[in-house]
Amino acid sequence: MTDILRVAVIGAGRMGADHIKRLSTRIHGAEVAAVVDVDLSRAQAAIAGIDGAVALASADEALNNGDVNAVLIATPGFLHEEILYKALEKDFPILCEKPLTPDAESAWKVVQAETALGHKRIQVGFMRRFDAEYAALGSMIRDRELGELLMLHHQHRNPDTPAGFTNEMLINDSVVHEFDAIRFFTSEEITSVQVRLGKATRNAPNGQHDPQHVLIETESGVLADVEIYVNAKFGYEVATQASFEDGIVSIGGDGGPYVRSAGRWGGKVTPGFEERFGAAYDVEVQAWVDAARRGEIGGPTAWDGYATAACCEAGVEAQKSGEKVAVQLNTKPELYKPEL
Ligand code: ISE
Repeated sequence: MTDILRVAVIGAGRMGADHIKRLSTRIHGAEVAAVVDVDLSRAQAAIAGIDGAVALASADEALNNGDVNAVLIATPGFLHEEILYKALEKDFPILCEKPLTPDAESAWKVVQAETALGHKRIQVGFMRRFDAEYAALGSMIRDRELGELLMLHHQHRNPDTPAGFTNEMLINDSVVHEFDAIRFFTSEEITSVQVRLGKATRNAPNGQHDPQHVLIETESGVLADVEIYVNAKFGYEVATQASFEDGIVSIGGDGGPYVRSAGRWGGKVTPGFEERFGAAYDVEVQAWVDAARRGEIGGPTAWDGYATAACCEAGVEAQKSGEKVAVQLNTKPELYKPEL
């Protein structure tokens, strides 16, 4: 067991700030040593009240700071690749927010760099695998509790999108989670993706076609469909219904108290992903820290990052052509076997 992790968090935006709070208040065995952001004032604000943490404007400075021995990457995806290589060179444990990199070619290079290192250092931030209901459905599928899994129906609804959220990001930023969830549930690779664009909402910004219907097939022929609807207004919903030979299982409904009073019934709609997956993020980061201190990783691998990037590439092509597009995957290196 190594010392406590002294983590450099790269990127202090929405997700980075959330992880900084988590690491400095709820996670055992790790501390925030440095926070990096191109906007230094944002990094400074993020370390307020954290003893011993420094605010820096460059990832290089953080990685070369003798007090740092681990990295959490929470920058926009297009900046991940360069930081990943530098962190691998240092042989630091890495938790990299999704996507690993924005395209399959660069993700494959990262897989090759880690393979050359000879051991896994990169855990990719697909937090849903750590959600209690996802984990329970995953076990039911693996244990064939209700017979064979036949189909999956996913609903992924966001209240709105941040400025600059492009049509491709419906796939690359949002459906990427469903690709990983389907691979996690089935323990199979995805073989094809098709995207259908139907009637669109007037609430989508220019350039975005919303909602979209994504049709997915896995190696054994499990069919999955995803409704991706990112300007759904009402709130946040990420839910799955699984059809088995001997039953139907639903996960991801709104939680919280169900109230009946004064002639009405109801509860609260989940507002965003921090509320929906807050507990899962805690479990994910704790699993990363515990595994890193043993010299291992505690969740999805760089291979998972690469495989989902390949699915996204097929998805974006399918968005444009309307055709069913095959997912192209290189051979999985020994380092990532037998896990999916
Ligand atoms: C965002 O980046 C996330 O990761 C959320 O979980 C997802 O629901 C949202 O669509 C993405 O933009």
